[in-house]
Parts: sequence; C-alpha cells; structure tokens
Amino acid sequence: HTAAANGTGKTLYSGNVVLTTNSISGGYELRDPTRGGTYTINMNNRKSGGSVMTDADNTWGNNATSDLASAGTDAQYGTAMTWDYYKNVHGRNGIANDGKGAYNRVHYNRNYANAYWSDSCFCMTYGDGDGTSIKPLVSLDVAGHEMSHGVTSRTANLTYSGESGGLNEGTSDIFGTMVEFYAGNATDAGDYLIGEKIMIGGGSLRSMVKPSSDGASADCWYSGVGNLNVHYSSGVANHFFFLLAEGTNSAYGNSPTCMAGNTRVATGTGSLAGIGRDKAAKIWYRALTTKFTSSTNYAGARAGTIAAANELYGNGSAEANAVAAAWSAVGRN
Ligand code: ASN
Ligand code: ZN
Ligand code: CA
Repeated sequence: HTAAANGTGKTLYSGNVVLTTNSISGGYELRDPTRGGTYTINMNNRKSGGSVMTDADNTWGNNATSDLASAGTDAQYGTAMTWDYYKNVHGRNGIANDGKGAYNRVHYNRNYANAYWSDSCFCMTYGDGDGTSIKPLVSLDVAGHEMSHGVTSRTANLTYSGESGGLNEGTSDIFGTMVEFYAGNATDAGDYLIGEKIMIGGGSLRSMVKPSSDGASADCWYSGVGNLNVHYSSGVANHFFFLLAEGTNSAYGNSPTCMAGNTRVATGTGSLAGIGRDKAAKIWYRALTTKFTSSTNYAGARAGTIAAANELYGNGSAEANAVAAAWSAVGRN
C-alpha cells in the first residue's frame, strides 16, 4: 500500500528540500511512490540488515553535519533528482529504464569514506566518511555519480579497467555533475567539481576544469593513459566534456587545451567555444546508450560522440564539429 505525501528534508548539503514520502499508519516512510518506489534504509553503522527510515511528522533530518540522521534525507533527495534528471532530460525511466527505483543504504559500517553502486542489489551504499577528511558521502554529485554507474552497466557496460574504465568513471562524473546542475539547488549549486560538499577543510575529489589539480588525474589523452587508475584516466573524458560544454574560458574557470602528451598549452591559446551543457549531455548520453560498447576506448569515444552529434544535430553540424574539436583539444585526435 502506498500513499504519496509531501515531506520536508533538512539536508546536510542542499538546504531544505521537498521530499515525496509514503504515508503509513502512525507516520511516514522515506519511500517515494512517484519515483519507482525509491527508498532509503538506515544501516545503523552495520554492514548488513537495516530498515526503512521512518518519521512521525514528515520533517526529516536537521541540517547539522554532526547529525548523521540527516544523511538519509540527502540520499533520498539525490536519488529523486537523479531519477528526474534521467526521466525529464533523457526520457529514461529509472536506472534500468524499467520504471523501478533503486534503494539507498545510509550509515553503512563505521568510518567508511566511500559510496558505491551495486548491480547485484540494484542499490546504493553510502558511508558516513572518516570524520577527519570526508563527511557523509551523500552530496548530489556523488549520488548522481554512483547511480550513473548503474545506467552505464545497463547500457554500454564499459569495462571498469583501462581506457574503457576511464570512460566509465568519466560518464559518472559527467552525469553526476549534470544532476547537480539539474537540481538547481541554491545551497549546492552546479559546478564542475566532484564532491566539493563532502570535503572536511575544502577542496574536492576531482575537477573537470583541470583534472590534474588532484595531483593524479590526466588532463589530456596520451598512449598509456589507460594504465592509470580509472578515477584518474577519467580526467580525459571530464576535460573533454567541460571544453565541449563550456569552452576554454568560462565562469567555471580557464581550461587550457592540450599539446601532445599529458601537458597543456598556456591559458588563452587554442581557444574553444562551448555548445552548452544540455547539448553536450545529450550527445554523451546518446553515445553511451547507442554507440559505446564494453571495450570502447578514447578513440572509440571520439568516433561515437561525433556519430551521436551527427544524428542529433545533422551531419557536419556545428555541434559535431565542436565535438571533434574538443577531443582534439584533449589530445585525442
Ligand atoms: N565511489 C567509487 C566510485 O564510484 C567506488 C568505486 O571505486 N567504484 O568510483
Ligand atoms: Zn565511480
Ligand atoms: Ca559538484
């Protein structure tokens, strides 16, 4: 039995948000009947078990970072925004495109400084962070990143190693970031940083403007980039997407183009104009769902995104030319 109700989530990172919840006898469950039945389980710092979060007055969490009860509201909100993004922008009805919502497990284990998607439970798991450098990992971009791993596994199924692994990770950073922009949340406004809300002491996990700012990610393609950890070889895809959407100089920062090898030319040279986030995301989604396969590498990503842009905007369109130029600008000619 489900009966949708309008609740309020007092989130850790996104201010106060509307949450669609489920009315039950004596209160409410953190379950959304309007988005495939998405729900959130409290693991109570354990690694198994857990139960659906409930609340008497349908106002959830308290905005205080120290109150871990709030992590569930952020997770539920992130899942709702990810659902809405894929449905309203790409016409995708849930992660598997079957109308079914995923579920979240929050407060997983102790001092767990990660979050991950699992295909086997079709669910999301979120740690509360280590308390010294990472807070609960329930920000919009991280939620969108993790659930996009589910979309990738149901579509291109990019193998999680080598260049295809970098493309898998890049896809999650790209769509996690698009979810953050889509939500239009004043407290967690869109940017091209990943995880900026969850860092104790500032910074971010990754940057799409200048991937190498984390000290490990690649800005530019080079032969051998596939030997990096997939969270670092993703830098090429992230940088490509940023340049395609925003160009070399934007409100989000200067993003120099590449020379041969993993180096960039000085800011201001090789300038590119962006085609905007919406078109760039449509191109990446079409490529992911109709061109990429499990073994696609960066050369294949270039070909697949150009083909997607040709189909969406016309053969030899300005958009298709911009895709080619952005790949060349990250060294993948
Ligand atoms: N949070 C990590 C990620 O989504 C988990 C992993 O290593 N797969 O990339
Ligand atoms: Zn990932
Ligand atoms: Ca972000």
